[in-house]
Parts: sequence; structure tokens; C-alpha cells
Amino acid sequence: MTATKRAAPPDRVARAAAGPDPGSFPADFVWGAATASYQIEGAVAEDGRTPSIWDAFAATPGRVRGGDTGAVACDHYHRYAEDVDLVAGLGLGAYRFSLAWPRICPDSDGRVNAAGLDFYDRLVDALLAQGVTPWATLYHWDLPQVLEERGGWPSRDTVDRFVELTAAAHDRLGDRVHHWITLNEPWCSAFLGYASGLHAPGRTDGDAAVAAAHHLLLAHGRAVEVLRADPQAQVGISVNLYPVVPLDDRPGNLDAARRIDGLQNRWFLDPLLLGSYPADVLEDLGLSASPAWLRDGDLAEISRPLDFLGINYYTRHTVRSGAYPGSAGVEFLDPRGPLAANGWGVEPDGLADILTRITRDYGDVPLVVTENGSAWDDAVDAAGAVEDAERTDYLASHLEACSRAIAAGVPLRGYFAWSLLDNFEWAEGYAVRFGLVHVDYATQKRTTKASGRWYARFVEDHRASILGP
Ligand code: IFM
Repeated sequence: MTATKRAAPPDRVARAAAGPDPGSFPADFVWGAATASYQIEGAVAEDGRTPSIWDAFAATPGRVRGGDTGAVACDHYHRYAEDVDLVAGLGLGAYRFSLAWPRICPDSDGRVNAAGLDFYDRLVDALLAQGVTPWATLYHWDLPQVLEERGGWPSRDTVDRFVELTAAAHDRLGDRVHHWITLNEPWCSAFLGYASGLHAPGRTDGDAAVAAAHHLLLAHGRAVEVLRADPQAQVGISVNLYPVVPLDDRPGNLDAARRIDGLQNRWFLDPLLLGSYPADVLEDLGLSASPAWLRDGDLAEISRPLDFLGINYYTRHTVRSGAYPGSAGVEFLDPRGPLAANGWGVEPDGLADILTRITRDYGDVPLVVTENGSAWDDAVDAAGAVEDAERTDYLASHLEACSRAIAAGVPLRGYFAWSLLDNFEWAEGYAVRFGLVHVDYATQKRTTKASGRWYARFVEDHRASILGP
């Protein structure tokens, strides 16, 4: 996802966050925080790792704000033990991280790089030693550049290479990792990567983007099959969803909302959970019911049953019929309420809406919020603290939304805050901070923010509500 920096509006007023009753979450609810490999690891040329599409993209002038790259990031590759201590110190039961494909299958030629897997071995052992359950994401956007040069996600061959990655990762880690997320936000990989070009690899070809989306989903389905051989594996996928609100009831605006909801939400939910692509979106895209990239049996593979569906939620959007070039006749309106520092609206009701909508429209697949968070202009003050009341408020209001969804019958099983650490925010570089923990990029000093301490207290209160006085 990309962000636009804006001036802080006057209604960005910090208030003490109360949050929901911790006891309103089920006893076995999973509390965690999430990160992704390229955003935190650094060490891009160590132990046999080859460049990913994000190394190549970030090295291209003008692609990433300030010319930032992930070359060092949070230096997590070397400081993982300290970061695991931070997770444990927050009292979190789970940590979601992703595996860097170019560390594990650097040349995508069938060879597995043991040294690259060694890093995740160490990380997983460190987590388990502290009682933290590892949740591993197989793909969070760092495709090996060598694969992009062979066609990238628009090429069906990339699906087979992803199966190799999945098998290699599971062979090494499957005795200790039991929670697997195949892909993170395939919409971003496909449409930001291949249509708008705002993300790596930076292509602008709508047809390639639609083919990429299909191959990502197929790669997911095939990875599910590989992981299913392990009876202990809990398998899901993380999709980025948001409610799309029409400006008003005029037919053009209702249709604009339908189109965006179709492309953003249903284009992924329908094949994953219903085994079909939405007919109206196929029509919007000018595609027949059997596009060239769709082969017999693909949808059955894509819709293999999931143990959970991961939802990444940040904000919701209001749209109206418009005529901007490239907008598919749809205009996104500026959010009206409070804005985070990157210009995204703070819309907690949108989270409750999307959770209840999935349960209503797709049945009772267990849900996990695998990302939720907000960016603010955090700084370490003279006392050495980061007083990020706005992030605390965001967390509290979104947990409240989760609590309401649970009360309404949504089978929500867990929540992962995005992110554990400030990190490389893709095309926004290091200018946008999402962490519960502040990172001083010059010194790599970590400082747990007030929001991190609030979240830790909330999780502790939840534990106490189960155990009783
Ligand atoms: O930082 C990203 C993450 O990598 C994917 N989901 C959205 C986050 C905030 O933009």
C-alpha cells in the first residue's frame, strides 16, 4: 500500500484510550505483532541472498521516497535476538514474520540455500525459547529479481517456483512452525506491482496485473496442498480488504463502489472461498468467463479449504463515479474524519464492517486480523520516551471494533498489530513509521512506544480476565 504525506489536521487530538473490555475476547485469542523480511532484515547480500525485485526497484532513482532502500533497514538479520526479546517483553503470544525468498531459493533453479534457512532456524528457535508462537508468511513481496527477469508473477512458471520455496521452507521449519500464511496482500503484489507500478517491479500493464493476481492465487492453492501433508500445519492467506462506501445512492456512485469492491475484495475472496471469479468484475475487466490465464482445475486448487483467513485492515474508502485517467471511472474521495500522518483515514467501524461482511457473505471461516496499525510522526522526547497517544487511540478503537464483531458472531481468532518495529515502508521509505517500537535508524536503538506499552497491558489484562483474581 502506498501513502501520501499530509499536514496533520486540527482534529488529530490525542486522547487517553480506554479500549474494549479485554474479557470480551475468547480465552484462546491470539495476540501478536507482525513484520516482513524486506522491511526489517537488511543484510541483503549476506549468506547467499540474491537481489529481490525490491532491491532493484529501490535502486532505481525516483521509485522510493528519499532514495531509501532496504539494504540495512532495522538490521534485524543481526539483531533478531533483541527483537525477539521485545516481542516477549510485550507479552505477545505470537509473532508474524516473513521469509525472504531470495535467501532460500536465491537463483530459483531448484537449489536450496541452507545458509539462508539457517537465519529463520535461529529466529524460530529464539521465539520458541521465549514461548512465542511463530507465524511464518511465505511471500511478503520480495520476489527474487531473477524470477522477475523470467516473467515474474504474470508468468505461470513462477507458481512452480513458489511451490519449491514452500517445500524448502516447510522441510526445514515445519517441525517447529505450525502457522503458515502463504501470501501477504496479493492485491498489492499484482496491482501495485504490475498495473500502477507504484511497487516493485514497477510495471504498468493491466493485463499482466490480472494474470499476476491469478498466478499468485494459484501459487497460494498449490502451497496449501504442500502444507496439508503436515497434519499440524494451520494454513491461511492474508488479504488486504476494505469496505467501499458510495458517496451517495446515485446509480453511478453505487456502481463505482461495486467496481472497486469487486477488484479489491471480491476478486480475491470469491476464488479463495467460493471457487469462482465474480462475473461482474470479469465483465468490468473486459474478460470472458475463461480468460487465457485460467486453466481447468485452477479454481478448485485456489479454493482449497483454509484454516483461517487473514485480514489486513487499515482504513475504508469512499468513492464516486469519476473520470480520472486510470481510475476505471472511479474517484476516491479524501477521508473526512481524523487522518493518520500518512493521510489514511482513521476508520475503526470499517474493520467491524469488513469482518462481519466476510462472515455474512462467505460463511464461518475462522478470521485472524493479520495486520492493523497506523503511522504517526513519532519522535523520541527529551525523557527518552515516544508518547504516541494517537497510535494507542487507533489500537484501542480497532480492538473495540474487533470486540464488537466477535459479539456479533464473527469467528475472529487473533489480532496482529502492524508493526512490531518502525521499518521500510515500501515506496515511502523510512519516512512513515508504523511500529509499536521506535527505531532510530542511525543507531538502531529500539524504544518501545507508549502504544506498545498500552498493547502489552491490554494483552496482560486479557490474560488476567481468563485466569481470574
Ligand atoms: O507496511 C505494509 C505491509 O508491508 C503490508 N500491509 C500494509 C503495511 C502498511 O502500509
